[in-house]
Amino acid sequence: ITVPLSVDLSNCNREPIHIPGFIQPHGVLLALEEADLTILQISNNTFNLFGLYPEQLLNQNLSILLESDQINLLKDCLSPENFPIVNPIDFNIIINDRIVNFDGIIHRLNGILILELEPLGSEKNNAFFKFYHLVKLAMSRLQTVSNVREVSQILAKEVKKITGFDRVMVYRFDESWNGVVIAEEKPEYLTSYLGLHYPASDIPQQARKLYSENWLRLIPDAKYQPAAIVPMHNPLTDQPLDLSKSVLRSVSPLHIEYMHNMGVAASMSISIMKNQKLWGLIACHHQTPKYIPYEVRNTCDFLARMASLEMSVKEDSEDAEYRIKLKSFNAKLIEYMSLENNFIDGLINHEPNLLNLVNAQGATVCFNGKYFHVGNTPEQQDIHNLVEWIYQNLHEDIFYTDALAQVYPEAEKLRHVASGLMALSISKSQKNYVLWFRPEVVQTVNWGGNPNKPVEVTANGSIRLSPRKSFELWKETVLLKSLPWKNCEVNAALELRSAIIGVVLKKADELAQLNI
Ligand code: BLA
Repeated sequence: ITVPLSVDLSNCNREPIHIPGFIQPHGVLLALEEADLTILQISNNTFNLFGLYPEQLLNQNLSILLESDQINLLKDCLSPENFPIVNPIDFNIIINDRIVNFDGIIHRLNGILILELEPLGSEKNNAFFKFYHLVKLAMSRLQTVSNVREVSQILAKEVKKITGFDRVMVYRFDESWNGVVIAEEKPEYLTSYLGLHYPASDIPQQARKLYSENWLRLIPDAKYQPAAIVPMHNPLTDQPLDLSKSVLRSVSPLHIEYMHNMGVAASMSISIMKNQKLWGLIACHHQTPKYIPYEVRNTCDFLARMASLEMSVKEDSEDAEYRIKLKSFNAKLIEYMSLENNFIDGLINHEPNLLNLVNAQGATVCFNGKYFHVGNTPEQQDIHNLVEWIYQNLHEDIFYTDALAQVYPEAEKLRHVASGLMALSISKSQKNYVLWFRPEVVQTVNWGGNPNKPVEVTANGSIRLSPRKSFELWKETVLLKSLPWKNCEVNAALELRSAIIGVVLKKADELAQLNI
């Protein structure tokens, strides 16, 4: 495989992985003229699988390879009502007087028919009923659980059971496309990746786009020799063949290197979708090469689709629960404020307190020139300076940022406590504020930085970027940033503002009455 010499994170995004011009050699790819089944392009590994060279097959009719009953079988599959659901087609090809079974997997591409043939060895499965049974069991288990984590755990367990992969994980993306392993099934002797976070660049943008169109990919042997598609350009379109929907598409060499660095010999991943958007992946690893027949992959795909639905429902209700929880925190804080002589004690000295209300690590109430703290907050002088800056620059009731140092450079030295800030104004003229702080995200999560030593030096001594090295580069892009504030957290703060003002006014009123 040729790897471009200078690789950085930006050209990672640009590698056109849908048109690699190569396939993985555990099957053969044919591009056919749909009308007459002429072979227009073919992968150059045919000799290994059929005992025929590509030159013997190119521009010939498919009947050179398949008996007429098999051709008819294929033609039957092409009718509109059959087309989307035929895969895999059961082919028997006679090679050197031996019958070899193949799974035929077809799809259309602008009038070209792509046929991929995967030989079935001993795996040839009487599978349908077995897998129907497994899926039924898995589905009934999925329906008994109540939250996203439990759905993920069961999904990982069932996919491991069906496929036999060493390690099966559920990987979930965040708003910035970084991801975290939220469920994992693995044997004891493997180190755990559970809870580890990985940067967005590990699964670059064009790969995520592809994965939201084609939901399953298999790499049975990361040490494979790619097989070229010949001729490179399709004679009808004069373009390289778009392999977005192909099951044999050759994988980006950068990702192959990543797999080597992780000590993974085979992998499979399945997309988990929510509202037509990529939500996460089921990621499977094996330490030795491992082929999974199409029928089994299909079973996993089906299970992932079902689990996606369960997951969406559970996630939506978890969000709703979080909002309800914040509302109940607000109610408690109001109660505590009215119980205490000084309302600030009500915000700080009980459970839940100010921190819980917006999920912050530190909070300060600035009231009539005094500061009251809970959790991890900056030093007195730093808060004083920050309050001055807020007073000068902010004119709304609320201000929030997950990158304070970008607007207030002095915050750079406060990164460990205050990379993120939410400031709620109680009364501007008095410089009365509630401030909430969040630390730098790099410190709040476990980044899966270096699971195995990165390989940075190539055989000829030149240094190039390995996937793990990208972690260091990527870290630069999230320096001085906290986790983002959620809308419901901002709203919870705004609701608290009205409550505080209500309490303060009431107390002032009571005082005024006492003074009469
Ligand atoms: C693809 N990267 C992938 C895939 C996964 C990951 C799951 C899908 C392919 C597969 O199924 O194996 C990443 N795998 C992970 C992560 C974990 C895991 C995060 O097990 C965590 C436990 N990758 C890099 C960098 C580049 C890069 C720096 O780290 C680019 C320079 C590229 N990753 C990259 C590309 C693909 C990819 C291009 C697409 C591969 C393809 O489908 O051709």
